[in-house]
Amino acid sequence: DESERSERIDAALDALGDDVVILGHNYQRREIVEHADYIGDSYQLSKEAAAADAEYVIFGGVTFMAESADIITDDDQTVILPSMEASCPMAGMAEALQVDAAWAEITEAAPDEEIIPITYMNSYADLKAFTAEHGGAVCTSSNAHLVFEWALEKGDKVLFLPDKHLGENTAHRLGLEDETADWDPWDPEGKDAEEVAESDIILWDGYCQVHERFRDHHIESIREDHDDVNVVVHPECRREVVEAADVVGSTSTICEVVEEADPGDTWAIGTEIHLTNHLDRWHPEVEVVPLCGDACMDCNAMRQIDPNYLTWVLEELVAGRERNVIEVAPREKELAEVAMNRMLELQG
Ligand code: CIZ
Ligand code: SF4
Repeated sequence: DESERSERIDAALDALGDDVVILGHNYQRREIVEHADYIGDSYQLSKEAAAADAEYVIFGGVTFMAESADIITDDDQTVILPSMEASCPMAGMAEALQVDAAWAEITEAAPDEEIIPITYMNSYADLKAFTAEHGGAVCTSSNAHLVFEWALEKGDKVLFLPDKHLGENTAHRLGLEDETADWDPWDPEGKDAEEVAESDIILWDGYCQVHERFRDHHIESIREDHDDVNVVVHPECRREVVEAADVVGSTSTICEVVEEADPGDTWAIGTEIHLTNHLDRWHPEVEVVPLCGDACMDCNAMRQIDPNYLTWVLEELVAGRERNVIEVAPREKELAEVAMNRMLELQG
């Protein structure tokens, strides 16, 4: 049962001492975040991993996050992902090989112009490496606008990967909403060379199914059902949802607005359901409601991290065996780090 499993996890952690740090993404289930040394979004967690001296970093999250942690941490730190099946579907929508093929078509559509790729943190290391090779940078949901501005100053156009909604929301924020073209690599008619030639921002057709689920009618109904409700959503949501919300921001921003709310305030949350449930538990004085009620989704990649797998990787470490190590190949690692550092320099 749960308490027995929890005791086994604690016993393994006692045996491992300072050798291990456990990171829990905001979207992980309660049984995982309860054992985490740090809870946060992917970027915060990678920084915690780098700052920690621990030899082993156990990442309660998805593959691209564990890869980023491996890139940022020291060479003598080992990153472990409790399940090798925990792969973000959105990151999988822009595979480096596929993007490489599309790059030829896109650059051909605008032969005299310089296109700068910008890749969201939610992507695999090989795509981040591709980005660096073509003069681009990585971004997070909090600094996408800064990275877009940098790229448009340096070049003529941006190719944004993989999340079309974050790309469209960022274009809006910069007043460039009429300057976008869609690029759907799966649909021959969704690849319009003329449109690419005329636009400043090319949006790859990826999306997060958890965030795309939210619609503006959910916001309308929640406002009808709750007096004085405030709505906060993640910028991976559709444009119509971001437009109708009161606040838009990263998972850290979502946590902050609930932390800073006055007792009795009501906040409707447009993000992965585990975070909404954590916020409801952590802040009993605030009324926290899921933006689309029972239709709100959990993330099928995050869900792969079962507490039994956490128990297994820890007990294996106690027995001297490293399981599920996430290690980015040296050349890819070096280039991906260049693309991530470009972002950090812009943030100042
Ligand atoms: O949607 C995600 O996976 C997010 C927001 C991840 C993160 O922590 O940046
Ligand atoms: Fe990927 Fe969406 Fe899950 Fe985040 S919530 S890991 S973007 S599928």
